[in-house]
Amino acid sequence: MTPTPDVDCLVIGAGFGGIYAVHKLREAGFGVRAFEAGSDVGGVWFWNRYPGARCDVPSLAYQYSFSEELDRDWTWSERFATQPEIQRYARFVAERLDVLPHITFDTRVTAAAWDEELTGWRVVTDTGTTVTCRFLISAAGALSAAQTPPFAGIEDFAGQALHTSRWPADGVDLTGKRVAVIGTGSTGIQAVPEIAEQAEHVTVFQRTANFSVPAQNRPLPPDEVARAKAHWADRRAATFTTRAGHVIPTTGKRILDVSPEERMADLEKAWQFGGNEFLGTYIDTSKDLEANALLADFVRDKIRSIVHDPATAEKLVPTGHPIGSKRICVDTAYYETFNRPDVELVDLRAETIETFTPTGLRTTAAEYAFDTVVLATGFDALTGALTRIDIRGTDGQSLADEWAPGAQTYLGLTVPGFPNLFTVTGPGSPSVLVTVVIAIEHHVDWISGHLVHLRAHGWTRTEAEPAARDWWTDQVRATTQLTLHRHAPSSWYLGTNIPGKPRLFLPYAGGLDNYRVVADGIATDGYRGFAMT
Ligand code: N01
Repeated sequence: MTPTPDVDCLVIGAGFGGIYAVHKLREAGFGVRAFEAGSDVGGVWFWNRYPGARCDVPSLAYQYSFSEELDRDWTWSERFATQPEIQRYARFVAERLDVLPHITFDTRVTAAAWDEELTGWRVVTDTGTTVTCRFLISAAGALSAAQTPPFAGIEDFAGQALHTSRWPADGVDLTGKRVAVIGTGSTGIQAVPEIAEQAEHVTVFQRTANFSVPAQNRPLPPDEVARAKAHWADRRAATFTTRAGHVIPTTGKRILDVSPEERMADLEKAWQFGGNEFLGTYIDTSKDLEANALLADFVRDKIRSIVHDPATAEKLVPTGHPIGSKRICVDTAYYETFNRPDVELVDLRAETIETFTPTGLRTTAAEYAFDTVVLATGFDALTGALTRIDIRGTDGQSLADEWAPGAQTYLGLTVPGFPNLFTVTGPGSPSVLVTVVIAIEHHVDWISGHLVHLRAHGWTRTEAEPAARDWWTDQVRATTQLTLHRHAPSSWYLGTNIPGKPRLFLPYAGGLDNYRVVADGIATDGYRGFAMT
């Protein structure tokens, strides 16, 4: 007798992707279970509790769009929500959708092996549970596999070492402490001003200076919220036709067409408005290097005008990559923090870290002593959450090996040789380049639609064809070539932050709107590119 899997669908993770996947698949009539490594829902918003953690996408855009009821019954307090508020939102949604009974918390999936006889996956967790499922849906996150660089001697450091994405739930008292922060990406840039408020002294170790624009955060007035809620249907419709997953204000002008006076006026207005929408002020700056340089120069001059010490300002001025080719950062008083007498900036382009010591670290130029080191050193993005699980496909091959030369997928959602496995926000998806919650909704809707299609035909197995993967890989490469991302020498988009990871631009840069048209077209064509039985 053919064995039957324990459950139709097993979901890995209970962040925004996992919550919605459990809901959607249940709604479609499938049996669903989920495993979550954390002790609550929220995913990255459960783990990233570092000082200053807040979303740098506007709250009114960074939320599920599929339910008017959820939209009506949740009210954000600030333009950019804090980590605790976002986690409360995730909990609110999970409770409202009644998905919690399906999730097993404090349980990490460690391995999954395809079983041809079962036509399903055999999934193992770190608590010793084994569950079999027909379909395995990874919602393990694109930025969830924390990366601690292999610093020499770090195990000898006698103080406290904290990764920002593994911040203790009950907080850390940094009062009176000498703190080192390594990393100046979105996380470091959010954390440094808050840490400086508490600590006795902060040393910021910067390898690459990043572009950051002020959040200009503010409470959300009730009339603004009411207006947004009243236009839920229009907002939702607009969302899925945008490149970025939410409507970004723009002058609609080309920066190269306007006079210097008009340019300064437009950019000053956009700077005062704040947020990463700054990048959308003009329509040519994300495509044309000359246009981009004008935008970048405006930010460089802002940094020089904010930071009093000219030498420190020059270290903070980003060079060597177009603005927006690495992810733009959004801050509250980041550059101003370097005017404090108790904050010091170390430029790791001028001196490199040789080794940690029991009392701090030594660079090629000096010794630095501190009590606590905060590692704001990022993630093994897009692939790390999956390659850290021992996933074995049809011939026992591992997904980590398969992706070792560079991750390739069909639509960012599936991989040949790994039937019935779906990756929400996988490499090759637009997820991390757009409002990720909206991308997640589309990915999960698409996956659910595919499973419903299989069920309607009485099929139990689906596998992407190698030719379909190769075609999509070409699309991902071709769209990257149309953007300025190709001019960034390093970024987590490229995997260059992970020793040994091949340099390959992983997300699909063609926009959510185009992605949706392509992916939905493939669905309408009866899921072209899949072998289904
Ligand atoms: O990570 P990062 P992140 N020695 O990889 C440095 C999202 N996010 O956690 O640039 C010294 O960007 C590294 O230097 P370099 C958002 O999508 C969202 O800050 O590689 N330094 C860099 O400065 C974001 O982009 C929110 O030269 C080393 C830093 O560490 C993504 O998460 C908030 C090093 C890592 O920056 C990742 O951001 C926060 C080494 N060996 C984050 N290795 C929202 O608000 C690395 N670095 C939604």
